[in-house]
Amino acid sequence: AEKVHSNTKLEMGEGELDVVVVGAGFAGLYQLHKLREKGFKVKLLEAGSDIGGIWHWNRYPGARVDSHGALYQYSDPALWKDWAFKELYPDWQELREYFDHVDSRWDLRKDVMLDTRVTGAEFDETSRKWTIHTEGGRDFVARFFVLCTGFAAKPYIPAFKGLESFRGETHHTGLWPQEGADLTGKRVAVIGMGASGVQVVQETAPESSHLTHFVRTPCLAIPMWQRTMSETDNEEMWRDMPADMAVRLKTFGSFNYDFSPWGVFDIADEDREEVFERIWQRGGFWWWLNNFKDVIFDEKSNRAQYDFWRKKVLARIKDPRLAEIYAPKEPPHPYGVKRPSLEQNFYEVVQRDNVDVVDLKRETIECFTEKGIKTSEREYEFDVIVLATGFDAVSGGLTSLDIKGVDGRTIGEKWSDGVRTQLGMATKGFPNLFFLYGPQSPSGFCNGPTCAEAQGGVMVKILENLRAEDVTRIEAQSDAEEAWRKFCLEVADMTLFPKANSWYMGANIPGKPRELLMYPAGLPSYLEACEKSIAEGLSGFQKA
Ligand code: N01
Repeated sequence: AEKVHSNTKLEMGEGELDVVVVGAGFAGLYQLHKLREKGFKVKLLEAGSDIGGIWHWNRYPGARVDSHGALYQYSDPALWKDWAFKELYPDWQELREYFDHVDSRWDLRKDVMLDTRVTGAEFDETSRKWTIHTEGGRDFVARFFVLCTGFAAKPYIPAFKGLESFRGETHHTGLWPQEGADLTGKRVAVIGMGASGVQVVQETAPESSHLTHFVRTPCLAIPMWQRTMSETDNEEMWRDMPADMAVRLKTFGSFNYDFSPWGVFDIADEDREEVFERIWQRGGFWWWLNNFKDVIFDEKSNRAQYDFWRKKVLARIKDPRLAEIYAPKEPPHPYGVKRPSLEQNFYEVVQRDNVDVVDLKRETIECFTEKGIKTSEREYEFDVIVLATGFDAVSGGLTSLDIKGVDGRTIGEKWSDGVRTQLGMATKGFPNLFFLYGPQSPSGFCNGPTCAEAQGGVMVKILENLRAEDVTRIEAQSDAEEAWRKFCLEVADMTLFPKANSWYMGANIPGKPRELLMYPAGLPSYLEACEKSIAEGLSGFQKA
């Protein structure tokens, strides 16, 4: 605890800052490190009591990353050369240790103000600076304001009737108590089946006395094939690292593999089965992003992918009722347009004697009660209710802040009928303000640490160019953001993404505009667009 809180007393230094960065996850820490290295005076404000971003907040039972650790780290050799992973897919504890390791090399914490939640900000046209307000009442003034609030900064808690009346404990996965919550021997409800729901159910069912999983839409989960990392595994990782780090900038999802050059029906049936089987055996996102090139565009191809997936899952589920809930005959949506989660033994765990599954398509939640949850069928009693109900994702971390633009409107007000950005990094009316891993950037489609460095590198270059030209005010232009929006939405319409009610589409939040929130054409073309703007002296922006 002492370590965690030691730098809350940090003297942030009087006087002027060049840059205030918000959020101590992969993106924000990279900004702090690089901008400091380039001689900017920069401080980082973080709401949590330690660094780590998503890995600070999401410490629910079973929380672990869905990418191989090898690719889920920074590319600086000073960091990876002496960092070994314990598991192929590290959990939140190991990732926290990784952030300690990063801090031990990059010396970050001295410039991070922990327990400091940013609430709002205004831009002063005379000084051309932002005044940034924090919950404790302390203000910071800086020329540039870089928000690295992440894609999951705003947990979503559905407006269940009677939510407050439940007498037991209620926890959202993204706001899990830092001291942990003991679920051993308890009667536990888990609502939701995204990545968080799958992980909590898997981890908690064996230790709870009873677990009830409330499922509205099944997540079409992929085997993780988790294993511990041997010495040889880590040696291979170090050997492959330089090549893998280079390749990840050249693929759609920024991994060391990409979609195959063939369509599903370009090859003979038996060959197709063999290809499906091969990528299935690799597990994880190989099955998603190393699949045939047309599965996210073409319904028939996508159905072939779903049918293979279903055959594999059905082989593991004996109870026909559970089979129809978790792997229905008709796909709930095209495969992969809602993020598939990785599972270890999920389909076995839900068949345990101490697990019940409530199909919310047949039985609806009416309200929370003192004792538990009342559905259209009956009342269930619980000690703990886990809300694995997701996030107002991608844009929610920005729209929830009271940041006033030059016309007095907030970002949320400006985007009330849809997101508008230049390069997914800035929005008109908010001069000198940038955001990373946000809407209309590769964000949710891009491996986090890769995006932190790739898009983060663009950010650093922009600030260096502005400094070199002595520019003190920069603002996105309307025509550029309308063109960027049009491109993002037109490409999205060529895919099957709009066919699911996913957080990718903003469709998980009542009243949120339905639109693809990510830049949909892959990291390489995104970086090209950014480089083009920089080469043209920051085209799409107005400088003064
Ligand atoms: O959230 P989600 P998440 N009544 O939005 C259900 C990353 N992540 O926290 O689909 C009943 O995916 C909702 O049902 P439906 C990863 O990128 C990664 O799980 O709307 N149910 C859905 O099942 C991921 O994609 C890891 O019908 C309700 C669930 O809640 C993203 O974070 C781990 C409901 C929400 O699923 C978000 O994942 C965790 C209601 N009123 C997270 N409202 C890794 O493995 C919502 N639901 C790295």
